[in-house]
Amino acid sequence: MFQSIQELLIKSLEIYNQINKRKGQIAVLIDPDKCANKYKLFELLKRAKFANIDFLFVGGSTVSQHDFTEAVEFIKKNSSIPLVIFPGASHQISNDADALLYLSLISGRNPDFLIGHHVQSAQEVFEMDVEVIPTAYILIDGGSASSVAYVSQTTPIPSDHHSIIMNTAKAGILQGKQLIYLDAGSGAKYPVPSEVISRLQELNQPVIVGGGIRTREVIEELHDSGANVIVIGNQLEENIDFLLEIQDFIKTNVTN
Ligand code: 1GP
Repeated sequence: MFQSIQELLIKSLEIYNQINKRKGQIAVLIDPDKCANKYKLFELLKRAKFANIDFLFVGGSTVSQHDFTEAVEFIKKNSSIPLVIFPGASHQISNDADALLYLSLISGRNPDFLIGHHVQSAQEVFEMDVEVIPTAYILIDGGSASSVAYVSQTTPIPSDHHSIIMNTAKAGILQGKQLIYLDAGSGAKYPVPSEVISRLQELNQPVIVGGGIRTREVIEELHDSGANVIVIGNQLEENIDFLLEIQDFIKTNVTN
């Protein structure tokens, strides 16, 4: 257990440093709601390792505590890729993870997702031995109704309202967030435009982007515009062979 909040926050910056060190890293998002088939999950973990995926993000908007814990345990047992929690609610925390994205949904005005869930889990998080990364979580309109917007009862920011996006990100940084996470929502019709990512570069903070990313071209664009981590969920659930394209992208990106 940590003796002080300083100790908790500076305990380890390993995952944060890893996110910060390079553009165009890839995270595979695993939604524990969709992990009933353990053979399929095992196959995904094996192939993700082979493709040199940088991170596994685990979480979801509607996941139960039981499914979350079971998925984290299974993943930790079967993969050495860093496991980062991308929590949908206060019960999605685990000591087995390597890091916890400590999300504040600052594009919305729902107090539960700004501070409520945090208070509910604060004691437990404080006692855990997991790297905690304060994260400005910003929903961008991806052209379709997303679960996260529905569950959080918040409205995403229109993707062409650049000044609102920039000011929201700036406010997050002023509040001490170390990461900016832009999410168009799982299954989005349109991913976050690369122009938005380019603009955020002036803030000099690592950026994670996810939602509706389905092609290598989009991955390349987001990489070129400066995204540190690009998150892929649905596309791999539907077509695990997409990992081959990702593998090729990683090979080219890391060696160049
Ligand atoms: C993570 O919501 C995304 O930020 C995942 O979206 O499932 O559409 O890849 P997809």
